[in-house]
This record gives sequence, C-alpha cells and structure tokens, in this order.
Amino acid sequence: LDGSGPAAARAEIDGLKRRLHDHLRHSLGKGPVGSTHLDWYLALALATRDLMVETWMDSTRQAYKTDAKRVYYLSMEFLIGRSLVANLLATGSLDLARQTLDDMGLDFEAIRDCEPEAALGNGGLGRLAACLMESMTTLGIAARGYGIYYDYGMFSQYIEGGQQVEMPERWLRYGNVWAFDRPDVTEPVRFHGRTEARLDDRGRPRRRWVDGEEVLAQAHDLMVAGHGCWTVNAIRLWSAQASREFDLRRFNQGDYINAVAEQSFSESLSHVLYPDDSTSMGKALRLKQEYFFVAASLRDIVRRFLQTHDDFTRFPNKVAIQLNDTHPALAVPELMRLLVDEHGVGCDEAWAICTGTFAYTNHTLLPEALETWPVGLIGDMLPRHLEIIYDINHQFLEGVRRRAAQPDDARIRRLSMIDEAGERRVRMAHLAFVGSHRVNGVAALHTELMRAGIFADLHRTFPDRIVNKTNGITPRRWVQAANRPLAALISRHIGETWIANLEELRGLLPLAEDPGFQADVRAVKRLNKEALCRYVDGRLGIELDPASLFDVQVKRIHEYKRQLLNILHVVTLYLRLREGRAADQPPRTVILAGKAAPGYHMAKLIIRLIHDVARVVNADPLVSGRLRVVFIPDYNVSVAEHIIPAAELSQQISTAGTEASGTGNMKLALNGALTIGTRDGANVEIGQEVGEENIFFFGLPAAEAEALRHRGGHDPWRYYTGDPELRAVLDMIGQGGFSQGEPDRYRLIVDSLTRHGDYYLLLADYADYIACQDRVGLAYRDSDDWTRKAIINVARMGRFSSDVTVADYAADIWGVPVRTEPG
Ligand code: DL6
Repeated sequence: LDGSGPAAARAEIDGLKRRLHDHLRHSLGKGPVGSTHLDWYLALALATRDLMVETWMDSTRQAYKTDAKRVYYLSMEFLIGRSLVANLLATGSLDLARQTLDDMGLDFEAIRDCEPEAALGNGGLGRLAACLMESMTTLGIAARGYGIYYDYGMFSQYIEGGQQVEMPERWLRYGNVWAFDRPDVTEPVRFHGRTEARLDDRGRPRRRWVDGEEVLAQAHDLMVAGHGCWTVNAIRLWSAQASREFDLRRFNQGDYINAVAEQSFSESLSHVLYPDDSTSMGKALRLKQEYFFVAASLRDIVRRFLQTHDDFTRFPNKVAIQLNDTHPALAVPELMRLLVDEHGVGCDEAWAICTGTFAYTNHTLLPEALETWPVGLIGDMLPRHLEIIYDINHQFLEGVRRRAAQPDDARIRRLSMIDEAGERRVRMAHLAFVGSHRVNGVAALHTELMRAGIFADLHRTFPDRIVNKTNGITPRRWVQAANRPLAALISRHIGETWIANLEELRGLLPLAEDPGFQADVRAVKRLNKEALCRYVDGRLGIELDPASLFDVQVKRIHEYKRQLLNILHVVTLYLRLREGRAADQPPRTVILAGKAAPGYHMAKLIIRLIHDVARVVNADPLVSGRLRVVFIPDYNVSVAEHIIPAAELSQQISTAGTEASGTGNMKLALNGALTIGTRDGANVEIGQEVGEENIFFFGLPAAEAEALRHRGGHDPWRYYTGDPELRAVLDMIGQGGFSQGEPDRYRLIVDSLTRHGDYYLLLADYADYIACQDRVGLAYRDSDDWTRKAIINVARMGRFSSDVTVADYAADIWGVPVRTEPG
C-alpha cells in the first residue's frame, strides 16, 4: 500500500481481489465457493507472477540490446525453499496481499504454507546457489542458473521411535506456478556410443561421437526476482524426456512394452536428487545426471551466443560460466567437444576459450566428498569426453614437464587428472581446476587450506588461480522476509535502504548502548521466540519456555559438524543440574534440527541419541524448568525461517578445518544470535567483524587440529580417563542411561570416541567447549549486555550479504559490472 489515502488503499485491495478471482476462474477453473487454501495460494502466486513477467521480458531484452556479458551458474542444486513471500516482497506487494486476504476473511499464513517446498538441494551448497542467484539479479547481472528439474527433491524426514525415516516428496504434484515449462525448448543429450575419425569440410582430421542413445532435456524456467523487482532472471532446470526418435524405432518393431520401459528409464534420469552432500557416491546414474544437465546447458549457452556473434573469439568476453563444485566439471571437456568437433575451432584456441570462460568454486575439503570417476565408467558412458580429458591432461602435464627445472615424477602423478593408484579414476577437481581461470574457496581459512592442502601442487603450478570469495546470504530472505519484526525495527531507526546495502546496518552501532533500543530488540526476540514456541507446540505438542535461552544447532547431521559434542554438553549440564551443581546457569532450551543422509548410519544414530536424551531430560522433574531438548523434524528452508529469528545462541562447532564456510552461522548472527564456535570456516571472519568480545570461541585451531590428528598424538582414552565429568557423561550414554532395555544402543558412538581414534577430536575440545558454554550461560544472565552484544552482531554482519559476495565475483572473476541503483 502506498499510503496515499484510504480510498487509494481500498482501490488497491479491490484490484487485487479482482485479479485473484480472475485467476481462480480462468487459470484454475474454480469459483470462490468451496475454494481451498491451495486454490487461493495458486491464485495469489499467479497474480504475483504476473507482476514479474514484464520485468523478466525487459531484463532479457535489455541483455540482448546491450550485448551484456552473461553469467551462467551451473549447479546440481538450487535449494530455493518457498517463493511466494520472497516474490511478494520483491514486487512490493506483501502488505497488500495480507490486507486483501484479511479483507476476504482468508488466513494469509495458512495460504502461504500451501506452497510446496522447492528443496532441490541438500544444504549449504544448494542454498548458496539460491542466494547468489537472488543477489546477481538484485545487482542487475544478466545471469542464468542451470540445473536439474528433479521430480523428487530432498526427502521429507519423519521421526518414528526417535529414528529418522525418509519419505519421498513430490513437490510438483500441483504443478509449479513459478516455472514456465518449455516443451518447445529441448536439447538432445547423447550417452554411450563410440568415436570415429573423420575429415572436416576443410579436409582437416577430426573426431566425432556417434551412435549410442539419446535423451532429451526439456527446459523449465524458474523466475528469480531481484530486490525491488528491477531485474528478473531465470534458473533454467532440465527434465529428462525420452527421445522420440528412439521410441519410434522400438514402436515400429512392435516392441511396445520395452519401448515404454526404455522411455521411463530415460526419464528416470531427472527423477531424484542424491540426498548426500558429504560423500561422492560413485553411482553411474549420478554421473549421467551430471553430464545430462551440463550438455543441455552448454548447447543452450552456445546457441544463445551464436544468435548475436558469428565466431567464438569473443566467447570469454561475453560468457562467464561458474561451476558450483565439481559436479558440473564435465562442462570443460563438453565445451571443448562442442568447439572442436562441432564448430571446427582449433584445439589451442578452444582451450584458451574454455579457460577464459570457466571458473570453479570448491565447497569442501573432506576427502570423501571429492569426486573421482572410474576411467572405465566415463569411457563407456562418454567415450569422446574421455579422449578429450586424456588430451588436455597430456598437454597440461607436458607443459609442466617442460617448465620444470628437473624431472619430478611424483609431482606429475599428483598433478595428473588421472589417479593411477588402484583402479584408474578421473579427478574431477583437477579437471575443473585446470580448465578454469579462477578457482575459489568460500571462506578465507578454507581458501588458505586449499592452497596448502588438497590443491598445493596445482597452486604451485598456477599461483594466481586460487582466490577467496567468502560466502554470503541474501538479507531479503533471511531478515526482511523471515524476521519481519526485526526488519521493521531496524527500518524505523536507519531507514529501509539497508536491505539493498547491508553495510548500512552499522548505523545501529550507536544504539547498542541505548537501553530503549535494547528493550525493543529484546521484545522482538521474545516475539519470535513465542512464535517458535507456538510452531513447536503445533507440530510436536511440546511446550517450550520462551524465557529460557534458545540454544540452536540447525544443519545437516554429520560427524564433522559435531552435533554429538552438543549432546555431550547437554548431558553434562543435565548431570550437573541433577546434582545441584549448575545453580548459576539460566534455563536453557536446546534446539536441534537437520537431516542425515539415508545411508549414513552414524549420523542416523546421532539423531536417535538426540531423541533419547531429549526424552529422558524432558521427563525428569529434577531438571524441569531448567533444561529442555527438542529436535524439530524435516529441517528445510521454511523450517529454518521459523527457527533462526528465534535463536539466541548459534552453535557452529565443527572441528576446525572441516567446515568450508557455513552460511547458517551468518543467518543466525544477522538475526541477533551470539555464536559459540570453533575457529572454522567463516566463523573466523565473523569473529573479525563482530570482535572477539562479542563471540564465544573455543577449541583447537585448524593447524593444531590437523597436527594432532595426522601427526599422531591424539589419545582420546587419556581424556576419558583423565576427566571424571566426561567419563560420567560417556558412561551414561554408553551403558544405556538413555536407552534402557538396550544398553548397547550407543556403544558404537562411545567407542568411536574413546577407542577408535575420535577422528573429529570431540574429546580434545570437550573441556574447552564446556567451559565456554558455562561462560555463555553466565553472559546470558546479564540480559542488557547480552542484547548489546546481539545488536553489535547484527550491525556488523553487512559484509556477509550475498550482494557483497556477488559484487566480488563480478569484479574479480566474471568481469561484469554490477548496478547499485535501480533502473
Ligand atoms: O559453500 C556453501 C557450503 C559451505 O558453507 C559449507 O561449509 C560446505 O560444507 C558446503 N558444502 C556442501 C557439500 N560440498 N560438496 N561437495 O554442501 O558448502
């Protein structure tokens, strides 16, 4: 509502009502009588989409008119979440929508919650892709995301008897209002077959890829609105369709059943997202998915380029392609193939075009997550690509040999794109690295560790190639939409422009000492905590105390993220409370949420332990009112939007050197939670921004953790025997204190710590962590000072806006301008 008087407001409300009724009738074929919340959701989403389409067309026209350099973001995952509120905000129509629905006697929240979750990602990597797309659009970049239109995104997590059960989620069952399906935009993608020699039209020897089978990739365009809706871009997602030609042949042979079966086999390619972000699962279907979306996207990109250019020399000036991790690394040999085999470009020129175009982001140092594929598998599925990989590897290693002062075979073996130890495998990170002009880490520490660790040899060979681009988060979704009360309070004091220029939050710094502002910030937090209490009560029937300290750890469940360390603290506190040894600690509610990969036994056991501990603690009258534990099931973007605004303590406690960056750490601090964390990932930079006195650091730093773990010397048994409190905690868990009737249920967990090396160093960090948690508890009791620290955290989080991250990529990697003003 623009505030230009009640009559104008009335007219706007009536206008939206008309548009809603119009969509209900003409787009959905329904009348208002008997319409469900879902119908109204669809009508409202369609009306909002209408507001975005014109801008989208304008943005596209503008990009063509100015021949703008395009940025293409290739990612297997886009963890978008719901889009209605984000798009209502971007188009400036959230308040109008609320008021109109109110006026019609409809419940905005219930309608909003009908939107299926676009959970096309596992966690950090996919959510980063969504934040970066929004920021690229806000900054007026002619960007396009490319990925897969999975029928089944991330599974839904149910808890039965304290254990995770996975259920597939058909998020497209009502269609998808935000996507335009493009049956007219399809790209053929070939698999298998063979290669052969040929002569091109100028008589030069060439190779080509023939035979095999074809699958069609069909485009679906998801609109992404930037802040203020000055620009709209699209994420083009591909679904697999059986190729018609292929079917016809089989039909004509009378083999109807098998033709149909083949068809659904081809289409199964885009059925499901692999639900694991920490191991490379080495399944042929996954490799097929990777090539499928890469091949379709590159054809699309090349075709668009050729609409306005007639030779490839300017390709790197007009096209930047960012590889989100190694999953799209086949783009390197695929672009070489397109240029050399299909467009007749010479090999050297093609290679210069490739390296000028690609850049690669690394998201993990965990060895088990680094992708390698058996040479045999690639050779069978993508025979031409294997030849090209061999060629570029040969050229690359020859160059290294030529430049080397003396031969060093060990170094050559380490640099090679082919791992020759055991079964020969293609190292996708090496392929992506060598094929790119820039390779980036996602936090300063992570980038440093890349240079010193997994990429040390490549870094010596290309000393300028690795750069840092610390992750960021979009403040539109993570404050403006998720935390309306905080956004309104901030805007009352410093105006509204901080939403597009997050550094302006520094304007809050003088208010950190102001008791009135502190009281307002506390009131906002209390409101959000009460909302979370209602949400938890509604979903789980568990009552939480909004006056207690809300201590939050929400993220994928993984041993390196150390949810188990959190539980060791909970049990320590529990035992102390029972024995009357924690009188100075405030009441605390420990909130956890996260999914475990379906095949990750230890992570699932940790979820079960959390539930068992919660059951015992929450039922014990001796600690009633002092400690509560709750696990909120089915963590996803929308659940995060409920939890994060209510959090007061943010647990970021991974073993130093294991979490590449983290982005939950940024979301929580931006919403006024104080961090308890290790010096890992972006925690380090958050600490530098907010000041050591406003964050709770503990534990071994990365270098010491590495030394302890790899040069020996970590003796977990010594900690177990030397610390009676730790011993009591582990004994209680290991001897059935939380699993009566099955005392050995958690033996595996306890043994992994005490007897099997404690790989993630929980016992080494335990004492420091507990002492740090004690300090947190005491600090929380001084609520003025706690709030002051929380305000400082919010005020100094500006540099973690994904706008800042994108501006940095734009200047340093893509070479495109960004817009700071609308228009
Ligand atoms: O860069 C986004 C995000 C980081 O913030 C997390 O620290 C990191 O764990 C995550 N990585 C992945 C899986 N990586 N792979 N492959 O999600 O990326």
